[in-house]
Amino acid sequence: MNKTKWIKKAAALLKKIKKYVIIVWYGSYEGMDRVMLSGKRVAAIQDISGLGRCSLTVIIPVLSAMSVQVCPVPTAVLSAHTGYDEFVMRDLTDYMKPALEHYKKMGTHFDCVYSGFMASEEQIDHCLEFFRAYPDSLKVVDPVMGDGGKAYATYTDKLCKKMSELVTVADIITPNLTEAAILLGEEFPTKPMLNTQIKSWLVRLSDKGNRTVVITSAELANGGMSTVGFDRDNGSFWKVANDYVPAHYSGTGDMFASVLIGGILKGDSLPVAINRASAFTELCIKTTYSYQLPWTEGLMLEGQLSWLTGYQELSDYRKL
Ligand code: PXL
Repeated sequence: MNKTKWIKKAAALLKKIKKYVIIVWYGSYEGMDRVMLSGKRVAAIQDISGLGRCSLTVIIPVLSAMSVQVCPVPTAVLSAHTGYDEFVMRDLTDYMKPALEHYKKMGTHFDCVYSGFMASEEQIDHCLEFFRAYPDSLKVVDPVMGDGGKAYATYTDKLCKKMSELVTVADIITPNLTEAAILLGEEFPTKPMLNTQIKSWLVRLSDKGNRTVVITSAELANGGMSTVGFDRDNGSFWKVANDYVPAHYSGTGDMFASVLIGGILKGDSLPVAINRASAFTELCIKTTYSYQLPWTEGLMLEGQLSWLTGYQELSDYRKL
C-alpha cells in the first residue's frame, strides 16, 4: 500500500471510531475526576448554631473543601452557641430517629458516622442507634463536654456519664484534655504532663472498645502544647507540637476533628491526619488571633479553605 492510500484509510477509520474515542476518553476523564474527589460521605450528627462558628457551620465547609460530602443530621438549631450569654434553641431530638429510618430505607451508605455536641441523654441514645445501623462505617465520637478544665454549662454529670457510654462504640475519639480527664475520672492536670502519663491516658481511653485516641491541647513537660495520638491498629504513639497562642475559640475541636476525618477518609495515616488537622487549626487560630476576635465568634476559616483543597505534604509529626 502506498503512503497516500495508507493515510486515507487511517483517516477513514479514525472518522468511524472518533465518536467512540471521544466517549472512552471522556469516560476516563470522569473516572479520574472521581479518584481526585473522594466520593466519601459522612453523616454528621451535630447541632447548627447561627452565631459563633462551631459544629455544622465548621464541619460542612471543612469537609466539603476536602471533597468529602457531609450529610447533616441536625440535633438542634440555635441562634448562637451556648457560650453566648443568651441564645434561642429548637431541639430536634425527635427528628433523629425518623431521619435514620429514612436513610436505612433508602439503603444510604455512609463512609463515616461522626457525632459531637449532644444536648441530652436521649440524643446520645439516638446516636447509638445510628452507630449500630452502620457497623461498617468509620465511627468517630468527638466527646464534646468542656474545655479549659471545666465542663460546658449544659453538661450535667449524668450527661457526661452517658457520653462515656457513647465513646465505647467509636473507632476514633478526639477528646481535648478536659474531656479526656472527665472520661477517665481524673483531675484536670495543673502541670505539664510527662510522656509516660499522657501515654497511659491514651491507652486507658483506648482500652474499652479498642479505639484510636487523639487528645488535643495537652501540655507536655518535654514538648509544650501538643496533640497526641494512639493508633490502635499498630500500637504506635504520636505527637504534633502546636505553637502556643494565648487565646481559645469556639469550634476549635470541631475543626480539628473534621480535618482529621477528611484526612483519614482520603488515606492519611494517623500521624499525617493529626498533622493536617493541627496545621489547619493552627492557621485559623493565628488568623483569628491577628484580628483579635472575641472567642465566641469562633475561627475565621472562610479565607483559609484553599489550604484544604490543595493537598499538603506534611511531616511534622514525631513518635511520642
Ligand atoms: O464546639 C462545641 C459546641 C457545639 N455546639 C454548641 C456548643 C458548643 C460549645 O460550646 O455550645 C451548641
